[in-house]
This record gives sequence, structure tokens and C-alpha cells, in this order.
Amino acid sequence: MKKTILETIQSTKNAIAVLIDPEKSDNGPILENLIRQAEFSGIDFLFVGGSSVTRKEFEATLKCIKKQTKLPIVIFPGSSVQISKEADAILYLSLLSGRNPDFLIGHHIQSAMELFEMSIEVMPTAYILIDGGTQSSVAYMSQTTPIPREKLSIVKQTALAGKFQGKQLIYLDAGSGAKHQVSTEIIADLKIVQLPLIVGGGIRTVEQIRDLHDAGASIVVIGNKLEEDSDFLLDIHLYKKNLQVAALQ
Ligand code: 1GP
Repeated sequence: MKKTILETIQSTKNAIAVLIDPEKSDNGPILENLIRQAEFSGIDFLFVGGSSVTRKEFEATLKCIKKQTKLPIVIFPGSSVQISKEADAILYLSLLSGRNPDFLIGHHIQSAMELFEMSIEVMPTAYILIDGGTQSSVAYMSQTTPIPREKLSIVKQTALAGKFQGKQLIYLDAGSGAKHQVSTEIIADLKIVQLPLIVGGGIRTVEQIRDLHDAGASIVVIGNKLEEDSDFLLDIHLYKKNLQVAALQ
């Protein structure tokens, strides 16, 4: 039987997701090229979403992506309008680092019935913002404050609370374009939670990806860097190849 996306994530190691923001997508040659390169480089997932994407933009981009690839398409929603039956799964995010009820439960209620009628997989996810040294769009749009990066115990308590609530995944985000990525100390510290960790925000080099994987991140998410330079996927290709070789030794 085919694995669900959640099962795939639970059994994955050293995975990489490309984040596509429909607000910035041309839904044409640039997106097509990015998807081709992502497939070639051995990317594991395509995440789709953004802080201020409209329903129309979202649907249009999803349709373009779906037409071109068999890679798993996972929604990383910025709001209740970012849902679509074209996707395979949705990270059903509760923004646990914040205290804004809209992002803890409000958007969920607004979209629950529609989501129920779509046959996409819903993956309960604890979404935790960590200060990345810049004011991020997600912090601004959600009107929440990220957890200071040195407050390891608050991150750990928040992740554990998410686990006790039944979340299946933890997403640690330093925010798009962050100056500082989520630290490897935080990732190592969250081993006790024993849930797959997805980590994003400000990741721009293969060394950063490797450090995060080595510390225990299941999936590293790359957004901004690829919007500026999709050839970075060639470096990722090499990194993935080396991982395969190492696994055979
Ligand atoms: C998704 O915020 C990240 O979690 C994406 O960040 O755009 O900086 O890669 P970048």
C-alpha cells in the first residue's frame, strides 16, 4: 500500500522541500524551470503557500504545479483561503509560538468544511516561530512575536505542548529571509519530543542544510534563495548524490 505523506515524512531523513510562494510565482517558464530543476536535484517535497496569497493566486499556481510534476505537493498555508484539492496534503498549522486565536483555531474553523470535502491529507502541525533577526512577514501578518532564539526552554516547552495536543509534526520557522536560521542547538534540544522536525527560514547554503540535517531536522525548507538563484538546486543535487553514496558505504 502506498505510504501517506505523513508516513513518508515520519520515515524520511535528510529531506529537502522547495517552498513556492504563489504571490511571487509567474505560473509560467520560471516556475516550470524551477520544478524541472527540483525534480532533477532530488527534492523530496514541494511546499506551496505564503503570508498574503489570495485564493485565485493560490489555485492558479497549484494547477500549474500539478500539471508538471508527480512530486508530493504540500500546502504550507498562510490563511484559510490557501487550500486546494490539487494538493496531496496540508500542513495543518497551529501557530503555537503566538497567542493569536485566529492562527490557533480561527482559520481552521473557517476552512474545515471545505477541507473535509477535499480528499487531501491533513497533517496536524505545531508551527513555532523563532526570532531570525528580522521582522518576518508571518510574524507581522499573524500579529505574533517569535520566540527569542536563545530561549531554548520555551521552544522545548512549546514543542512538547504541541505533541501533547496531538500534533504529528513540528515546523520551526525563522521566517522567510531570516538573518539567522533556526539554530542546531534548538534542533538537537527537541530530540526528546520525538516528532519529525521541519525547519525553514534563511537557509541559503548547502553547509546550512547539512548542519540542520545532522542536528536532526527531517525536512529543510528552501524558499527565498531559489527565487534569487534556481541554480542552487544543482548544489543540492550534488549534496543529495553524496548522501546516497554515503548511505551505500
Ligand atoms: C519557510 O520561511 C521559510 O519556513 C522559507 O524561508 O524563504 O528564507 O527560505 P526562506
